[in-house]
Amino acid sequence: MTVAPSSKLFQPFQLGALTLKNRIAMAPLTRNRAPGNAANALMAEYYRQRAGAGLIITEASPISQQGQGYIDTPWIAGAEQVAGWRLATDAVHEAGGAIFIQLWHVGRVSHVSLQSGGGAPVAPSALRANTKTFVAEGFVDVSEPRALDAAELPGIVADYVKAAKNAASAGFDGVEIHAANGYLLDQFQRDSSNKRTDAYGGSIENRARLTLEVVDGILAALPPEKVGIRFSPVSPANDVADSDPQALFGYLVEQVAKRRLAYIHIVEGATGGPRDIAPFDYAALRKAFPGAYIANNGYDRAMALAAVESGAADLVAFGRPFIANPDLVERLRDGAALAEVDRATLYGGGAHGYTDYPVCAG
Ligand code: 8OZ
Repeated sequence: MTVAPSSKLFQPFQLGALTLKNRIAMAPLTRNRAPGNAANALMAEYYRQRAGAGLIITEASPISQQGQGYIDTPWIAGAEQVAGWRLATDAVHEAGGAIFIQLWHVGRVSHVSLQSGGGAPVAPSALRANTKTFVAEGFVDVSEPRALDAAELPGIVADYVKAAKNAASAGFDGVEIHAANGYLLDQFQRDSSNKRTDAYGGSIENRARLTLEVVDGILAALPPEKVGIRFSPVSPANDVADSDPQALFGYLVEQVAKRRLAYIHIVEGATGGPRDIAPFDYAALRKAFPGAYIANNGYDRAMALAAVESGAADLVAFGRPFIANPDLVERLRDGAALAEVDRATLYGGGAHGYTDYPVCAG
């Protein structure tokens, strides 16, 4: 067993003005514990328990009703939702942690039962994704989307900007733009889901346009050191693919580098699945970006120690291990055994399988 406490993974990291106490991030994890779509005291307790992370990135938070694709997810669109999230930011800060909120628009990964007036979800092109979501009745196929008119896009950008301002009011240390996993921005980015012939489709520059408009809109409201972005260059999550991911994400990272964002958060491989699903040069993204690189997907203790020690990553984000191990940082430091996650309580429900995972006895 490597003696871990002295290793770089457990040393502080400077992220803009924030001093993170270690280089372990809690990855965004959808948990569906927000009936009524506002965060609540139970969620605040869940995040408080995990404040040992150097950085918590919240579960994805819809910026609007149109941006919601799953039941009981906590929005960041209005005042009641700001008040709900404030419980979580206060709890995490009292426990000495740092917390960013992940801003989410699902695009076509939604269902008519979640949309205003039972309308169709929106997408770059009217192509239904071969994927499922969960609604009041349980898991269902996503609905047929309608293609967005270009005239609607400024309204979506405005919703992101409003959400970022709301996040600041709620006490978040920053925001992460969710441009991964086959949701709206990724649907625009990748050429399997974007068949547009206007300024938002075709070339890489055009397909990246909406993401960069969202980045620029948010940068008018927040300093770049409070803004990160997540990409999943080769992940097939939610039925997206691209003919040249290296060029596409190389361009996107070059552009966010120019804008001096705080970090890029990269899902390496298939989200929650194999890391080696397709060849991709992640080191090229890291090299092109002057801010922090957060690596994610399937890391274990040894991989995380090595990635941070070698400089391949600044931080490593753990997802499922953080669900079952609220004291994950201590367990990794001590080389303690990790508890396994209970899949039955991942999405929806109450405290069971959420805030009742014990800390390590040792
Ligand atoms: C799992 C279930 C529902 C949503 C993602 C926000 O993949 C998600 C998500 C994951 O980014």
